[in-house]
Amino acid sequence: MTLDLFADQDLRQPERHERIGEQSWVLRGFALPRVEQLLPALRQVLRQAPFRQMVTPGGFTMSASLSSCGDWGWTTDRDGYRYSATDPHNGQPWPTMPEVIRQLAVDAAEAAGFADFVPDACLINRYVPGAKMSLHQDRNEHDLTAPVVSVSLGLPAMFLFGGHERADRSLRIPLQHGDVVVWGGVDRLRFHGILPVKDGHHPVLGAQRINFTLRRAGPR
Ligand code: MD3
Ligand code: FE
Repeated sequence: MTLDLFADQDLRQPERHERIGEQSWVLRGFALPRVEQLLPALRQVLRQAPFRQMVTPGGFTMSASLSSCGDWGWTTDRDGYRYSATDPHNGQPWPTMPEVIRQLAVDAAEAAGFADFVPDACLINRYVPGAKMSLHQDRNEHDLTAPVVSVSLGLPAMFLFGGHERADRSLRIPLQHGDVVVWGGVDRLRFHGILPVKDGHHPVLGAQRINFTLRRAGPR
């Protein structure tokens, strides 16, 4: 038998937690071990609250399609952006947040240094090739001290991570299937967006990217 002094090192993953800001982290592949549980949970939510394209207050139709689950869902129309306790399509409460989704977010937040994250809203975005999200801030949440956790599935995308002013230059961070990103604290109000998703085919999700973000939208 040969003695391999490096056997332990060979089994180690490279460093998979990347710091992208003072209080922001990309956890590479963090969702991969749970994808088989996440997909049926998402499908169940989308049966009750299908993806829809929303219109911004300025009258533009968003290229990404949206849905939500949890106590609060994010919506936009000609009157403005807001969280609503009911789905405007049917007047019913949003679907319950599946436990596998909630637990993934709590674990990711903790891995990034945010203990006691209690998410009450999950926004689900669907990008087909060409869809994008322009640079914006997320500031409709009641408590801006809670972090945001984002989970990327399907086609890759280029995430833009800007500063506190719209004109600040942005970092470009590629996000892959299974990556989880956590933002909070001093980075919570940084501008961010998604470049148009490139055409392609993902073995699990086909020609789309699905991103879901967990937030604390309401008061505690
Ligand atoms: C950074 N979604 O839904 S991940 C959004 O991939 C949104 O679908 C993108 O921006 C997507 O609002 C980007 C999410 C994200 C969400 C909130 C943030 C990044 C953030 C808040 C502060 C800083
Ligand atoms: Fe956002």
